[in-house]
Amino acid sequence: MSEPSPHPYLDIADEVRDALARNHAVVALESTIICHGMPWPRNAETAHRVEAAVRDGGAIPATIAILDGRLKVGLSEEEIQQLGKRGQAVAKTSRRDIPFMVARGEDGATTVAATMIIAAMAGIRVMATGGIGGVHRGVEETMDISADLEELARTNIAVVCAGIKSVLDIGRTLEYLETMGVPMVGFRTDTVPAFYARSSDFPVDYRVDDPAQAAEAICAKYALGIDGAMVIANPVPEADALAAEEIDGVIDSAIGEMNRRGISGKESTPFLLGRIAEKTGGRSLDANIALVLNNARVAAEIAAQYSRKEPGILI
Ligand code: PSU
Ligand code: MN
Repeated sequence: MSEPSPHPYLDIADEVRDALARNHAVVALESTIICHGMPWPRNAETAHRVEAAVRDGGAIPATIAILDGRLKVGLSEEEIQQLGKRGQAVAKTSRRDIPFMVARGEDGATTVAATMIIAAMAGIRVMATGGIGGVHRGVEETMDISADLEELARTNIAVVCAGIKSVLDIGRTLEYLETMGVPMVGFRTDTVPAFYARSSDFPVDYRVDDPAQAAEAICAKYALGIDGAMVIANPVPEADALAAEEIDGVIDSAIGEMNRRGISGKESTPFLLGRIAEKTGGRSLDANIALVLNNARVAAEIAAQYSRKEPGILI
């Protein structure tokens, strides 16, 4: 299989290219979570397990990153291992950063936004992650709104995540998504999951109870030419969830510390994730790993249904 790449900066791994050509299910995976979201060695170990979970669910995994200025769709085990080892030394790369990593021939760990862009270039319609970025608490002061939200408004891919972390302002994040026409879909849940916790006080826009229903909605959206993403929110498994009261206190104190230390911008999310893991004695990390694995599996099942429903649909 050596069709020309659909884009001169894009390198699609053979297995992924072959799956796409056969209209077989593919799930894209981000790499900021590897380099900035979890500590070594559990980051790389988790990334390998996430790929295995995608395969179990019936799809081909495509972990996405920028290596030597090339947009990589599908990484080798060794490349994942190296990203995990180098961790925060690899630049966190969102939409604004992509051209510079490419122009300079550098490496980048892609956020949800950057992963969506690269996945969509390759023709992938489903991705999995842990949590999306959103409107941060204290936005009135900081204007801190993740580029993930704007990307969700414009790029055509379904993003399976564990809802919205309560380090974010869940209500304002939902308002933003509503304005941008991005549906918040609950996967077997009526309320928006809050990442470490299975539920929140906020209702989802729509609920689906199986992967086929999710795939049906994705098909309808893109067949209608309605651009943008769909967020599919899948609650953390019951056994791994943390109590909302406990995690909220931990998050409040981590945000207080972040503000006192003047940490802002792209450093905010990695700092908060690290602090929360320390303060929960690693239990938040266990929950994070469990929810990512769960999302990978569900994303694969949705991608499998999607490829069955709309053979050859191209947007
Ligand atoms: N939430 C997590 N783990 C992560 C991230 C979010 O629980 O690793 C990462 C994702 O890559 C997400 C990014 O796209 O943080 C958002 O960062 P920012 O708020 O700086 O846009
Ligand atoms: Mn931000």
